[in-house]
Amino acid sequence: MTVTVLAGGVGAARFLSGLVRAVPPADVTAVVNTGDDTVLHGLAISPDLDTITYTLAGAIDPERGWGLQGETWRAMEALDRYTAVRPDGSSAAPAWFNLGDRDLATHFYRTARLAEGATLTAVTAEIARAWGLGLSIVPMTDDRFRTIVRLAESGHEVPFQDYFVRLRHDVAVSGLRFDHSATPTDEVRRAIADADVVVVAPSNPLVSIGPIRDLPGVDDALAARRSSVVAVSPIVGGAALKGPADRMLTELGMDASVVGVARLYAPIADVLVIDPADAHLVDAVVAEGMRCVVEPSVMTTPERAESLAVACLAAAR
Ligand code: FO1
Repeated sequence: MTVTVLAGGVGAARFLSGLVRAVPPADVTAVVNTGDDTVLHGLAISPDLDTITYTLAGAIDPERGWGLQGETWRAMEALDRYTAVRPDGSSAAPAWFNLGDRDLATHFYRTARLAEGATLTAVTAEIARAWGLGLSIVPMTDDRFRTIVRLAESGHEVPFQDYFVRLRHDVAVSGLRFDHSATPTDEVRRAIADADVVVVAPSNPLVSIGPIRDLPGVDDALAARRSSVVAVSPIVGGAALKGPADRMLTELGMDASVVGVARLYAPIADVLVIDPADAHLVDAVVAEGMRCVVEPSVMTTPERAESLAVACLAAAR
């Protein structure tokens, strides 16, 4: 059975680790959000692609959920010397985004290959091969795509990583915008059209899955095969499993519950998988037009992630 997973960062990475225990990795394709991508120090950084690659390789730092286990930070420490002399208005030597010494090698490689004219799709496959991975990891697009967040207090717009890391997503947002004229790659189009099952991973529906859905043709392609699309709620008991999804939903006027998630996904997915903590909301999910499956969704161990993946595959018609 071939499976395509629409993926953001940590939640999707954990889900994929469970999925590849249940089906051969060669039958799995992860279509990954690149709206979080950024350029710092001149380096092309793709956080969600790297989180998935490192997690599947068993090399992720488990506490942080991003970056490499056993990482050192000598390069970041050495930046201090230059921040002291940086002229006003310069954004050189940004120290708020932590790039580990070994993680830097990935950004060096990606940046150099893109400069040689390789596509992000090709470079991502090379990086996955270097880490010995058997599944296909494909960026949602090879084109530039930036998620922009409007801050409630100032009304200013900032790139996603400024909101997420620099401001520690500790500020209210009043708007979201996707800045792009991107198209999905042929690999993405095929992965969505041809897989036996498509799973929408337990990722932020607004800033992880939202960018993938914003690419022309993606929502229509999902709607056309809706009966075999299964979504997993990233909201459990009214709270996000990780990150600011719950606050973002509320701040942007949506419902931070499985019902709010169902409202977003009903046009593209037949089934919503929710945690037993939300079992009392099954009828409300069904009223939004989705079938509802109750299955433990907090992936504290690889075994739990595998059970969740198996339940998703069983739920697809
Ligand atoms: N997240 C943080 O909270 N602080 C960081 O300094 C940080 C650095 C970082 C470096 C490389 C990378 O691949 C990811 C990194 N992340 C960091 C995570 C990342 O910003 C977010 O997890 C995603 O963009 C949200 O899905």
